[in-house]
Amino acid sequence: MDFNLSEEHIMIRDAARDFAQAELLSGVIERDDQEKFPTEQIKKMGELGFMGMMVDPKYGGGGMDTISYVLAMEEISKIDASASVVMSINNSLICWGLEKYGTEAQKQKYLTRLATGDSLGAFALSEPEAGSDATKQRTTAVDKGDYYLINGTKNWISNARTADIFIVIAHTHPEKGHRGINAFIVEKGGKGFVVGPKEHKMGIRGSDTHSLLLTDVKVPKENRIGDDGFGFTFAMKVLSGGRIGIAAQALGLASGAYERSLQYSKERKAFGKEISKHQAIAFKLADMKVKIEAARHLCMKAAWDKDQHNNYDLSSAMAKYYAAEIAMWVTTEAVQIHGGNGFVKDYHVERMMRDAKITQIYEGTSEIQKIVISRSILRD
Ligand code: COS
Repeated sequence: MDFNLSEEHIMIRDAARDFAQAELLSGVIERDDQEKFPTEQIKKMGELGFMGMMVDPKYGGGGMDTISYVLAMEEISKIDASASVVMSINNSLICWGLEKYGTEAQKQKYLTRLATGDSLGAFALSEPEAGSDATKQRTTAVDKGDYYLINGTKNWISNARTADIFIVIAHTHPEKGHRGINAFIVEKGGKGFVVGPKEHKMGIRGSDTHSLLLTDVKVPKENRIGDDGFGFTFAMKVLSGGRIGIAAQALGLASGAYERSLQYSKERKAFGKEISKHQAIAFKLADMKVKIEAARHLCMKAAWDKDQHNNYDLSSAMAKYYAAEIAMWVTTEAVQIHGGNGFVKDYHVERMMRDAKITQIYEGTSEIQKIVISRSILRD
């Protein structure tokens, strides 16, 4: 067992750190305030290879492992979690799903654009009445011979306004339950494809989240992913990988807030000394450090499991559950350490606290992760 990062891993981590400092930090408060999507920054992330990190270079990707992806996600998330969610969805839910389960034609047509960042992907699973209970899809995809007709509404779709390629989950055979669900590659702009109004969110306000209204959207048969009825398994599989990305996002929010708190506590004075010299603050920093390190190990273990082709459903659920919980705790304590300054925008930690909340909700709530974890340990 080797806990050291390779030289290549360190290079990738440092490149992500430098990029985040140079390109994401300066406008992050303004983008959050104005709910402004980081368009230019995401374009640069594509040019630097952050949008298709794990994709085989023959499709335009970086050919990197999942450990590299976790390292980069942590660094980007320390500075701007709105940018990192865009990165996470494109890498884990879209590129990985297409590379693993798509046909060669689908990879040539879509993956090559997505891996380079020339196109952006969005994953449309959630519905007004199907969030945690993902099998209850009301969106339908009716088989019309050489195409499907898709009808329905999707909710809380990240990247919905900026993405041009969507993976849409819909029911083709409702009588078969989850075994009748399919996943489709849908290009934006076709007849009947309407992006709903923007959601005004508590956190990750720089990312764009919208509903989708699909009315008789015609999708060619060759755009179905996998065999007829494979859609629910597909969604579960990509979400297992997605949870590693969101765990790393939560980790980055926690470690970013911790680094700011450490720095602040060495500078800010109260009762005649730096606040870090008061045990009340020093103990908070100690607790932060331990929880972050534990979350990092869980993230790395899940990434390693994926790279070793082990089953990573359990390790990704544990990483996501724990990292999200400690991200909420650490960022809240970071605000507390910053006192009055923590409550205003200039010091970043209030945004990080708001951003951390979503990591306990999307790509499976903390409660869903506990279902996955408990079912797994009770089955063994
Ligand atoms: N990989 C492959 N298949 C999986 C799987 C996984 N990780 N998890 C479940 N499945 C399969 C099961 O094997 C089962 O298939 P069969 O009946 O053919 O064996 C099928 O999916 C249904 O599984 P299950 O009966 O466990 O479904 P439940 O309705 O009890 O729900 C959970 C399972 C809760 C794990 C699932 O609904 C879930 O992850 N929900 C959260 C969805 C989510 O993350 N939403 C956020 C949207 S993205 S922001």
